[in-house]
Amino acid sequence: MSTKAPLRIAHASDIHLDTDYFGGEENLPSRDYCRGVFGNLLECIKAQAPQLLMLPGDLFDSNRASLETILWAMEALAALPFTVVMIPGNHDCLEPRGIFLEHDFARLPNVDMLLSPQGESRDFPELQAFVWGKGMEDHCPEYRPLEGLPDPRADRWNLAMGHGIYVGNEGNRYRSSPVEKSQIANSGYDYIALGHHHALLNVSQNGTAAFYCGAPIPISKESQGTFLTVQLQEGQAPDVTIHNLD
Ligand SMILES: [Mn+2]
Repeated sequence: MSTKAPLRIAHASDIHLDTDYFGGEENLPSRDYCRGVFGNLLECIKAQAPQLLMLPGDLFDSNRASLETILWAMEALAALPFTVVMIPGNHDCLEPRGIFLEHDFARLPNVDMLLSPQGESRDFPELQAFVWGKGMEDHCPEYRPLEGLPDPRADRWNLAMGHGIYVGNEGNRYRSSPVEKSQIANSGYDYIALGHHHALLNVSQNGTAAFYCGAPIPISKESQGTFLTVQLQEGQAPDVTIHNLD
């Protein structure tokens, strides 16, 4: 029986940098609003002192985000005092000339991108964490974000990321990027960080904590932007905390 040190994770998603920004002076307030939201989000996450940030997709609103914003985002991520793991979403997917194909975010010392469309994993021995994720080429029914998840490792915190729609048990083949209940229930993983749905949603199954964390820009005037922290401690259920953004 191995013993693992506790692990503190933050989970944020669906930032959508450069929403409504198509260049031009008149659109700079839109660009700066998104940057402000992301900057505030990162400050709030830093205040929670996580060891790892999971960011499962849609950092950018489209693959036409401006070069300045892409470089700005790389600088913001590189300045964080913890490890960041990311996958693309449907808005910043791996289409030809997609942002993550053109710009190597993994060259940032603290950032790792999981880009393989077949899924790939990264081992972080210093965190005793094993992280799996998949790159999306196309948001379609054939793309299944959690398909091919490898078996969990006994000596690691087993973490996964996915960007898509939770379809429960319906086996709903016409939905794009479906995430199925059984894939979570049968995973044996500790935590699955999901993105795409812009509101908080708990889809935990069978001892695996799985959440959509919501987005930093709220979906309505009545709601707040959110992110999550997850405290993993051996012998205890994952402790998930919701954080509201101002
Ligand atoms: Mn999305």
